[in-house]
Amino acid sequence: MSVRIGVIGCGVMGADHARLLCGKTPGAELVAVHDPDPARAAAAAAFGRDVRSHPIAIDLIKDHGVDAVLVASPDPTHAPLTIACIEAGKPVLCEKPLAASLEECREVMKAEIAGKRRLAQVGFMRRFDPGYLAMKRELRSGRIGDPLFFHCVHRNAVAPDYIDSDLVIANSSVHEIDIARFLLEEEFKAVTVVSARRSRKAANRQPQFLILESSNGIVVTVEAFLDAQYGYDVQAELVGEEGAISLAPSPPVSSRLAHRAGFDVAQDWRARFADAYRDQLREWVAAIETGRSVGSSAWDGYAASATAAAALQARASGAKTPVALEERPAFYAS
Ligand code: ISE
Repeated sequence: MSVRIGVIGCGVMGADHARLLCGKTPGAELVAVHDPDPARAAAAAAFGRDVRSHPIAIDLIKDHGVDAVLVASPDPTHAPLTIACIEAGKPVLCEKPLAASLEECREVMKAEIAGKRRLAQVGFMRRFDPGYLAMKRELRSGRIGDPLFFHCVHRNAVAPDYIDSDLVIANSSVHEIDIARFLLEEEFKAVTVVSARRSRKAANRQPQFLILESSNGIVVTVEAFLDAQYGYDVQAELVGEEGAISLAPSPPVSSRLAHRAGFDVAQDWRARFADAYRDQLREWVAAIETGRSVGSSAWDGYAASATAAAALQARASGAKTPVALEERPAFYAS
């Protein structure tokens, strides 16, 4: 029997998840959608067959014909909807961030611990990207020795006006924070942030440069520049005691044309991380079928947000700032 899924929020990401659930995700069936805009709900529903459209999000969660829920609605709704799913005993894949505040992250963890089941996954899709996974395997093989540096570049072609300098960190660099925690299997103890001068292409934000120090002294650098114009470009290099590994440019082919050799750069993250988004859904559904959990947990969502919060303080003060992480509950031990 397939896992019957409801999608809450049918904007750019929700609609893309709905599309992937219909045809690209074995074992999944899109059965319900919710969006306050009926046209957007109808467009997402059209990817499937006989998909119900619920005008109220909570009704989708309570729908007895829905086994699991994907939350892709606006950020402030993430925590309350995730908690409602947990209380209904339904697995939930929530787009990042897990919550709008650290307090709400804690409430999500509290709800899961009370229900004694790991039901929430945070949509940090890079954990399913073949490039980062190969990097993790290489690191584990021991061939490059112990890691010393992880250098990251996160450039978007363009970004909406509401993204200010803080959101460059909280909305974008948070991906590097999560993937660095995943690769290095360490938390961060301190962060320093330097803002570059404003690009003339973006009046309302500055590019940000983060220096994160892990509990064991590994240094992670992140350039976050959301107005790079030329495309969506994510780079990463892990430097160890005996060698280094980098993400290869993402297209599987390069070209030699008109006296130039090169490769195409994706327009946005959906194209760049297409494999990751597809595999994230496949593994989520496979894990539901077998009662496991995969991907970023609610703890990971909290740890990423707490680290990003320290980075925001570091940006405001200009000083190196400690990352204040609570003790990891035993429930999230592995
Ligand atoms: C966006 O919100 C995302 O989640 C993308 O994955 C990220 O790469 C991008 O920079 C963000 O703006």
